[in-house]
Amino acid sequence: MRSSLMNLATIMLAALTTAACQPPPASPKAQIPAYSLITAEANPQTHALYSNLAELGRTSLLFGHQNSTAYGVLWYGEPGRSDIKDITGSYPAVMGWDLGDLELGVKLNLDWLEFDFIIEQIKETFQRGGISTLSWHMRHPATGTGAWETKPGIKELLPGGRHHKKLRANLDAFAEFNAKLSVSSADGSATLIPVIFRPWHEHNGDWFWWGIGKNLNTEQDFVTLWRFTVDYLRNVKKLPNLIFAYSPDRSRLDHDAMAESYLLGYPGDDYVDILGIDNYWDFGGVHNKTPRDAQHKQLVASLEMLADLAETKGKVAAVTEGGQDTVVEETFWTERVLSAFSASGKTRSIAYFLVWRNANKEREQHDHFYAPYKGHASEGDFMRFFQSPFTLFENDLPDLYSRQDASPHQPLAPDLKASKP
Ligand code: BMA
Repeated sequence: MRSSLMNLATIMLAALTTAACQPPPASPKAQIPAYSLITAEANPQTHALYSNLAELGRTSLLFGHQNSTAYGVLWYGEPGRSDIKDITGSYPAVMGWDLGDLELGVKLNLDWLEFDFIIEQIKETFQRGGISTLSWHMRHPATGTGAWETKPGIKELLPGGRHHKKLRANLDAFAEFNAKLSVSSADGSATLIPVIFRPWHEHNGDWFWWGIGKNLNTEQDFVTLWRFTVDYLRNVKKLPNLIFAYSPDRSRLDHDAMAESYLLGYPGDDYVDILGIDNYWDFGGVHNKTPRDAQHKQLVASLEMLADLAETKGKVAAVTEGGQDTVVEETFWTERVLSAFSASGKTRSIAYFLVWRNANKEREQHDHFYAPYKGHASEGDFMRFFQSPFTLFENDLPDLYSRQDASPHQPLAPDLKASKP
């Protein structure tokens, strides 16, 4: 007995000594993968935005809205106005715009917004400290019909294909547009404003001509198109301000193999900065017949899958597009959105959620909106969503365009949130 006690004491002492010699256990911070852009030559503001977004997004949810300052359900073309700002006093943290029809060389995009107006908005957003993201519903290169064309279009666009010149011309048009996103700094030097560029979205669906599918394009052709796009903009045009987002559609993921199906067409870690997903499906999508509770569980599962993948790859995760058309549920914002994005440590690590546009009812003659507007039934619930310390709007943002890497690093989010009304 005595000797076994001695042995135990010796073992404990040895264990303590060994522990004392070990480095301290890794802090959660040390386990965070280093976030670096696929464009090493990106400008400092773009590098800063990416790493700040990665850090901020790990513990909070930035709210985004498409076309927010262009029009709302009940107004059109009023400078400075936004349905989100009407309700909360703040612009969304992320502002989305679409480049559809840029490839025609015309003045207006597919939703009748002047490209010059979009450029102005991106500049103003940057100057206020917000984030801008661009998608592109590009027309079919051969038929000239819109993006919603199910005749496959990729093969002819690839190097060696009949319309390859057209692809280059379209990307040149993008580079010209991008060159106008220039602002002067205090020292007089010009800076290109960082943007999250989200080309070829929802490629796992069968509604765009760039989709992957039996009667559409092959996975390999899609990967080649994506890589060509990135290589051309990054290496040939040398654009220093792009953060590339990949965004398959949630409705086409296989429940039993979510991550695998998410990666259909994934061009590789060297070609993607943000792992995005477009999700209308789990938010009460009209064709989704799954009961609400089960839908909610699937929403959480899809967010966790995305968070896991992003963590493994050292990338930022985001719901790049989505919402509920005409927001029919009064408590949509807290019960569908907030509860899902704050369900677990994983879901909380999704950086942003961008809801689609609020079409102007009079101009477009139908109800098509994803954010509330003043007077809408979900306005009160949206205020609760806004007031949650977990959500960030433009007014809540720290300086995202300078490196925040003072050491020891204080998490940005909790302090910010304390200032919420
Ligand atoms: C779709 C709809 C269309 C619009 C397109 C591009 O989801 O909102 O009305 O033209 O996005 O913004």
